[in-house]
Amino acid sequence: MKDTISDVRGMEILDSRGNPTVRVFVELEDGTTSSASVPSGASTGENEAIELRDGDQERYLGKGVLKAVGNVNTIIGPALLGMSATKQIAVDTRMLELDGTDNKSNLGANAILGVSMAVARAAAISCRLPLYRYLGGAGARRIPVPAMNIINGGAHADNSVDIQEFMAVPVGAPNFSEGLRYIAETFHILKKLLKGQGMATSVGDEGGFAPNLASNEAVMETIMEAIDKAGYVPGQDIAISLDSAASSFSTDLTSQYDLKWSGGGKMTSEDLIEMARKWVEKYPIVSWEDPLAENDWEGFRKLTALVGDKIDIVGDDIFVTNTQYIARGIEEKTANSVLIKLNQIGTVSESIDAVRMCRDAGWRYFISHRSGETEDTFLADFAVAMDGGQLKTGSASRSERIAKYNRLLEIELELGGLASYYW
Ligand code: 2PG
Ligand code: MG
Repeated sequence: MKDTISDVRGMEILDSRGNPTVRVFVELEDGTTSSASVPSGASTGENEAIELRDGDQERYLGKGVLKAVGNVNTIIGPALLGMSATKQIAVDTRMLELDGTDNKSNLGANAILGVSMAVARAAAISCRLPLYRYLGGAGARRIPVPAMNIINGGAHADNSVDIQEFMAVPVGAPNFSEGLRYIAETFHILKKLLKGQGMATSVGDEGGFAPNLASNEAVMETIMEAIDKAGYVPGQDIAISLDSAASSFSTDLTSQYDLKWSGGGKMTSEDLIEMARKWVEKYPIVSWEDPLAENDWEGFRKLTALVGDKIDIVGDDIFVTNTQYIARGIEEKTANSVLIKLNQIGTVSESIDAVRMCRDAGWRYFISHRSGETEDTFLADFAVAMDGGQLKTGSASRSERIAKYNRLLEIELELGGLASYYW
């Protein structure tokens, strides 16, 4: 068979934070070659699939991935030879069998995902289809609305802001490229405003600014001003999405929180819920990810009951792209939306399973990058293929983020008038 896998090789490369990660090369009998690179998170959920790190303090402060690369070369690769690259589920299932654990701790989710993505890409090339159409089918044409992370805080920046991500979402744009322009312009105006306030305009891990503003509220006010000064109507043209990544300022991962901004301090789950309720009334917020810590299922449920009819309550660390947790969330009405990260679960087909579960339940889903990324644009195609209309992939700076936006511009151009875009 022409599309059978004839070679699989891994190598160690660096991600956008300068930490090692895995790149995998796949070759098929028909001469097709492909590669894929694996991202890496900083504010990780405790139930994520395990990223295998060498732990050898002599290399990259213990963060090397030579063991994972070795697993690609000596265990996974040989086992996949002769399999059809177009049988993604069979390939992924074979890797799960080889690993034999629930969390991929044996071979490493970084090793497994690198192969899974590279196989999908090789299959697409072999079928002479763009990746988004190979993964999404003949009807794939919806370009996602981007949630652009313009202010970074929490674990992604060394500043005074607790909330990890403040995102501008061009909900009122007529198409993707115009939407991208709306929020890129807002990003540049925001820089001017911050400069005017005497704030630093250096950026965090995802390319958003990382100023030492006095409070989380001060950030919201500055963003509102930036949208307005850029010539857009907050809420109508550009809305706001947040990712609290609340596990990172929770002291018990359940209901106790310790915020660092002035006036914040110690808060309970109830306090945060009340703050969120007020913000949803006051600001044009359309989605709020991880507003509470990953074990605060009850807090999530209460907040969803309170504001879930107005905004998306998105579970990231709490669901970790794992159908086991998403199913519980659906059953308990914990949220109404899920963040989908390929490396949280570790294979392309399990990520698709998570998306399918959301669709079946009438939940929305955001396709998401990690704070440690590479120049790989797999995510852009994956987001179009998954047809959810929502993506977060960082700011209007840092090439590992821009690469995904540029790939979406290419897809939009290729689809021409057939591309669709709506919130
Ligand atoms: C998140 C992500 C991506 P990280 O919390 O949603 O923005 O961050 O990759 O550090 O987990
Ligand atoms: Mg998150």
